[in-house]
Amino acid sequence: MKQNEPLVTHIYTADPSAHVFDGKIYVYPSHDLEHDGEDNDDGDEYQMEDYHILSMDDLDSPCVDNGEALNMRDIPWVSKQMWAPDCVCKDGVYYLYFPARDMDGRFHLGVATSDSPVGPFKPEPDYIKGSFSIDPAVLIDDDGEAYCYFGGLWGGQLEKWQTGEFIADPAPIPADAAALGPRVAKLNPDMKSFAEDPKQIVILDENGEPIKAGDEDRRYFEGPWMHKYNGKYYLSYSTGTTHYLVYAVGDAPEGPFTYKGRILEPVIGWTTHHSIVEYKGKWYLFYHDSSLSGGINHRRCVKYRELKYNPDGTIITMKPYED
Ligand code: FUB
Repeated sequence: MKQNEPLVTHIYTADPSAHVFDGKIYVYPSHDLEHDGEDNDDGDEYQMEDYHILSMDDLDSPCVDNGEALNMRDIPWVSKQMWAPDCVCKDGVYYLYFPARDMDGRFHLGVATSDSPVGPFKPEPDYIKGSFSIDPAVLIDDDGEAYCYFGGLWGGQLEKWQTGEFIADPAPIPADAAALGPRVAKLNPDMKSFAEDPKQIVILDENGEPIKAGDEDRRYFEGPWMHKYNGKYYLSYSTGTTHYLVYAVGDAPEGPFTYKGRILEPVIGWTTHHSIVEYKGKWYLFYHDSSLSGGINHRRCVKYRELKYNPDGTIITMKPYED
């Protein structure tokens, strides 16, 4: 598949979590649906109902849609909005993590399992106890510990869970207060439950101060991803309202992390969401934009491009429509 072009065009896809399993590339995206509903700050336009897993034998091969892997009709706790998923493999079992709204309209994280990377996936009957908000990304660290990163502002409801309890109408966070961070929780060895209450991740600026809520070019909004490069932990994420993909670096999986810079300048469409994966000694950014639909925010397409580091470990900022 060519870089910077849609991996598939027969369906709309977004929020790509890319992984290499047994030498092949698998992409776990959201499946955007076509409708003419209005956009709003709650993300009601993102009305996804199922997941299709994409795969490529290698980066030169065609991208295959492996069909429906999981549908919300088969998940007892879900009412709507199957948003950005992720998948990891442990001991031959594939664990698909996904956010969705429960019957009260609250986002939680669910998990489903399969013996194949492309499913079909069998969902657990209830959401992960203690989970909330959206955009799970799971890292299995070199010591075998698994960490689930998650959280998203606005439609992702992270503001409503500041106390650990759901508050329907929380007070706005002052611009000069510390920004909300993504959450992280260790997973139990069963990979289906949290081993602890989720913790808030702190993202610091160059002076060691927490990034402020009003610093919209750098503060966390949604779409966390964790990868390791030269022994350091890279937390990357979307800044939402300012449409950047950015990153912060730390020495431990739960942080703290220090903001380092931009990965990708804004794409066509409101949302930005990504993953970073190593394949055959090179690094790749998987991302989405709305180019396939001519700019309709909720009809997106997944793409990839090579990502490069400077010798000091910083990431070279990319412009989405330049090679
Ligand atoms: O695709 C629905 C939501 O839009 C995702 O959960 C966010 O990360 C944003 O891409």
